[in-house]
Amino acid sequence: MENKSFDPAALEMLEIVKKEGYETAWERLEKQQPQCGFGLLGVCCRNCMMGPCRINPFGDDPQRGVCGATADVIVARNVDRMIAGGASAHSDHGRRPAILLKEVAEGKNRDYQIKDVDKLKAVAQKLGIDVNAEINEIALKVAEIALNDFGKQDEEPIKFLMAYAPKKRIELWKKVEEALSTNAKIKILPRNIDREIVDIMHRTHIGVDNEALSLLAQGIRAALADGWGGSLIATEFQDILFGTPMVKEVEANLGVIDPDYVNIIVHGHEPVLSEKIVEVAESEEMQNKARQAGAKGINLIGMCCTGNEILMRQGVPIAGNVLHSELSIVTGAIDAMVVDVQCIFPALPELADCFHTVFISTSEQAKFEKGIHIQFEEDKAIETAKKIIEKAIEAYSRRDKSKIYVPKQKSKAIVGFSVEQILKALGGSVKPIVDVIVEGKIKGVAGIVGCNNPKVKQDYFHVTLTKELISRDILVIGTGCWAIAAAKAGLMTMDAVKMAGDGLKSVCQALNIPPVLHMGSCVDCSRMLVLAGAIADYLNADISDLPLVGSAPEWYTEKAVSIGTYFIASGIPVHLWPLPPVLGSEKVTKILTEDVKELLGGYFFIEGDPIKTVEKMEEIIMEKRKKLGI
Ligand code: SF4
Ligand code: MSK
Repeated sequence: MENKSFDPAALEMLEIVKKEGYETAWERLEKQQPQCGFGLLGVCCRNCMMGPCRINPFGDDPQRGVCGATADVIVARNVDRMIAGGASAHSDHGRRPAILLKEVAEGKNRDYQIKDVDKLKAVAQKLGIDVNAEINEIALKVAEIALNDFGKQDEEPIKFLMAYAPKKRIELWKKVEEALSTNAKIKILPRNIDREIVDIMHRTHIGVDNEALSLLAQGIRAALADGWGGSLIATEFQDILFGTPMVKEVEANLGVIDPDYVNIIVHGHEPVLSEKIVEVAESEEMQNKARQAGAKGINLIGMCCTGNEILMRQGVPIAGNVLHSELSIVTGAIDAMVVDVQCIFPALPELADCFHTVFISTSEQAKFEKGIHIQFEEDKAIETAKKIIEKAIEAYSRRDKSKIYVPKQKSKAIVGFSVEQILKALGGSVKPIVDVIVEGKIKGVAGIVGCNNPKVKQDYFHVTLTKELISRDILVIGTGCWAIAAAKAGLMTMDAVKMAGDGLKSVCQALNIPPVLHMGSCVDCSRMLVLAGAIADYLNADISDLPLVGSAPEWYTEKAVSIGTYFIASGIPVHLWPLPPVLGSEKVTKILTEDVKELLGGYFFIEGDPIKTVEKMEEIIMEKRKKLGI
């Protein structure tokens, strides 16, 4: 049991799962053993019906698919399709607030307002829009540029990337394109967020692109369209509409579930609906309805990245990261689980059926065989939120008290470190952070992202890595399910400062910040890019010169592949664990772990032990410091 999770709350729930015979991702992973070796190496292909084909990893036949595709082509195509999946999820997410802002600006949607005018003006300024115009006029122009980046047909790089990426990096990307295009044209600057994904699907179709480097370059192009395009648009527009996160104290872990209340979990990624649920759940009308049903009121709780969104902006407590999604239902005290898109295990509605929990899907893109569907219409947002909350209140009366068990564990966490908040803490400029890095009080910064994966003991890699990094004076920032792991483990508190090395400790005390900073949900990895870019521009350096390193130590989604790729393409070395499915091709492995370093400064490295990972990360940071002469 201890090998399944590092989180004591999860272990308590897993005992119940075992005793009662429920099924979670951990049990299903066991039933999948042994998992397909071809799949793990990335050498299987299902791209046409002459196949499916697979390459023999031991050098015997078959060494080619029916069409003649080699391991190099098959692995590179598979990597590309993972990037396409991840980039499309993030970018389609970004499209939603972009359309919503346009509708708000045009007066077509009155359920939402522009909450952060300063942020709107800051974004507009970056895009070269006159900020003295009327607010709705500015918003409309900003939204139109974003939507144009999704759909324009010229060959120019997308505007958001050109407005946000640091100058030296843009120059480098252009040089790399020149260097790669000596024989045949290979481009990496994205023209259009949607198009780069379509391009991947086109070139990975049977019989189109059959060269590993060309395929991977397109993967990089789509990932850059995600990081500096779709994801960044999601972050910026959500800040404009719902407010830029500022520092606040919250609580994290299953202990935030309170059996005396109607407990509603919101899970997924897009905050457009959950923001309204927060607002409506707080209303006297809904709280009264809950009291009339016999509860003390409504307890709204987040899960995964929708949870991160409302945690960062509204201070809503969070029940856990993705492997907690099933465990939260097993507490028997969740009256409704409301989901939007991404990372929602298909098994959830069936598990909810073992309890009184009503599972409510809301997106036309994410439907389930079981549970109920309440379609979320943005122009009827308040009405939809009310309907959902009423369903939860109804379910409360059907609770089976004998099934309720809520672990006590919950930790306090200081969250809300948007770039704006970090700059505020630094007095308005990145200079203080640069100064402490130069002085050596902070050796460098590690950005950790991503998920849980039942192949890795839940949270163990996240927490061990983070603790070890801060003990070595490396500031840790990050997003997604890592951030929830760190919050649950108490690493985002002023108390955690004592775990930091002396240098980092002194900086945290001076700035009154924890040594581990929550920067948001997985689309908010763009915040880390923007911060890195601001430091690079301040120093007139390239991002790859800076003592920065990334890690996705418990990753599982295609989104994580896209994030890792836009990080390396932006100049940041990235650690990955578990193993990505590339080892079936020496060529692809070499491009992604070595050759790309020469071209772009960033590269992937693999390590399965947290302490050895920190050693490697520190080595990279020290190497960069040496090159900078600090
Ligand atoms: Fe096999 Fe080639 Fe078809 Fe892939 S594209 S399934 S390798 S024949
Ligand atoms: S929710 S993508 S498991 S971070 Fe963003 Fe968590 Fe990874 Fe989903």
